[in-house]
Amino acid sequence: MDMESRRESARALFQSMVLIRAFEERAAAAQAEGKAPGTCTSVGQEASAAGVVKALSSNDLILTNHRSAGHLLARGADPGRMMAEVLGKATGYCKGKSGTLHISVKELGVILTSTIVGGELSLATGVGLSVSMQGSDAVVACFFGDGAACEGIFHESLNLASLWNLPVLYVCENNQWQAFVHRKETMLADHISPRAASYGMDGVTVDGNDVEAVNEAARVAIAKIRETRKPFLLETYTYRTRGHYEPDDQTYVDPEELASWKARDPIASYKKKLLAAGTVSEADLAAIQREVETTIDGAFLFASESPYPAAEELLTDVYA
Ligand SMILES: Cc1ncc(C[n+]2csc(CCOP(=O)(O)OP(=O)(O)O)c2C)c(N)n1
Ligand SMILES: [Mg+2]
Repeated sequence: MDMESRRESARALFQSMVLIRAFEERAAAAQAEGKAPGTCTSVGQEASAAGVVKALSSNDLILTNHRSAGHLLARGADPGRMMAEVLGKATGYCKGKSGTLHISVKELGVILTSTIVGGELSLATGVGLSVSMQGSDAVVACFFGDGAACEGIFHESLNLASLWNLPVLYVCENNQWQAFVHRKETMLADHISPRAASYGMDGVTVDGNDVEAVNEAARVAIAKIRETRKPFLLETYTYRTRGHYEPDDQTYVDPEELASWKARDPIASYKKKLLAAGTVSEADLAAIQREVETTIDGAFLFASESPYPAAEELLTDVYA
């Protein structure tokens, strides 16, 4: 990659992480001020979302879980319509009916946000089967947590995808927590990716706080899936530095563990790396941060001023 392309790629990855952070912190602040309902954030995990999603092509599909704002924003979702959805407004992507936990954006190929932990796994296998039967070259990316990986549905989904050669990139965001339970209480191994071998599938663990490492690992995995049409398990090893949901005082968290991961913040680390290498200037990074702040101010204003759905809308867009 030449210097100019490297700079462009670095700017895009940095911008994406900063946007996700600013969006989620604004949503959490609004919740604390009583201006928004509860929400789940992925603060601390931004490198995983930005790194993987930026490696996908526009015709690839995404299925995700309750911590989905980062995946959607990295995919190019409009922050105003996202914020409106979180606030339950009619201008939101799902007309205010999904809230934070079920957002899907068909035009961006984000098929599903599942709040049933692990639900995205079997549905991604099904979407992989559909893509395969249609003869499409699309790849299906499925984001799930370490908690979901401890459910039976993980085994069924990966086993069938492997047996049927389905083009699915399973991305386990191992953020050390499963709601209020530390993963050490539910699994003895530190990593999820070695489980791939038992399905005859490739599996790799990457430092989920290093956005370039995640992006490179995802590119390699996606290229392999396109070539072989076989599934791949990518584990991004990271940490959720805010609570399970908002509000959450995190009294159950070991303060030393939390501090050690905060010291490895993916955005601050990337900034340091880019400045040390001279890839992007401090002024350039500051400009990106200012632009993002303006975008989020605009998004919040748009969402706040938008109307709630009309009462007559209550029974539309539902199956039964
Ligand atoms: C089937 C099911 N069981 C339990 C829950 C309650 N729940 C919501 S999130 C969560 C923890 C999920 O942990 P993990 O898969 O690691 O994802 P993370 O929240 O860490 O991103 C639980 C138990 C649920 N939503 N669905
Ligand atoms: Mg987890």
